[in-house]
Amino acid sequence: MSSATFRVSLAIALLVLGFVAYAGPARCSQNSPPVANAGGPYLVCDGQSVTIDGSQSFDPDAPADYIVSYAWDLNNDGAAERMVETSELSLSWSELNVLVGTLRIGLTYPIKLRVADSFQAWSDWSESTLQVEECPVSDVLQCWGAIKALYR
Ligand SMILES: [Ca+2]
Ligand SMILES: [Ca+2]
Repeated sequence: MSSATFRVSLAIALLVLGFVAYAGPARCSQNSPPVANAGGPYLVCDGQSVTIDGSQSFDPDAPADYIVSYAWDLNNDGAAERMVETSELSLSWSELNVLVGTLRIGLTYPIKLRVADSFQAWSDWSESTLQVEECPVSDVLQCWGAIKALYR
């Protein structure tokens, strides 16, 4: 091998090494968007509150990256009514009636979630449902009724 050939070979080897050193870690540090999971399906009793739970959402880069925002679309218009940092969101009956629309017993409403990671990369929407039911009379009230009946 001539001296010139050796130098060219060495230069090529250094170039390849340099590229691997540069591109390897760069590829590893590319961010992947998180994946939303809206949980549910949810059931809310007439007049009661409900907690919706996006804790099954995840970021593929975990533990290096994590979800920082949970955006809930509650009226199916593609825009979030509630943006929170926690995976769970509790909504009262009156809040639901403002955000979702006037709730009717027996109907089912779409609930959607998307999440963002610490690089502000957003997931696709994940869909779930909220069903409105008439609340059963609670056990305590039923017992109280039975006790009153005994002493009547
Ligand atoms: Ca990520
Ligand atoms: Ca909305």
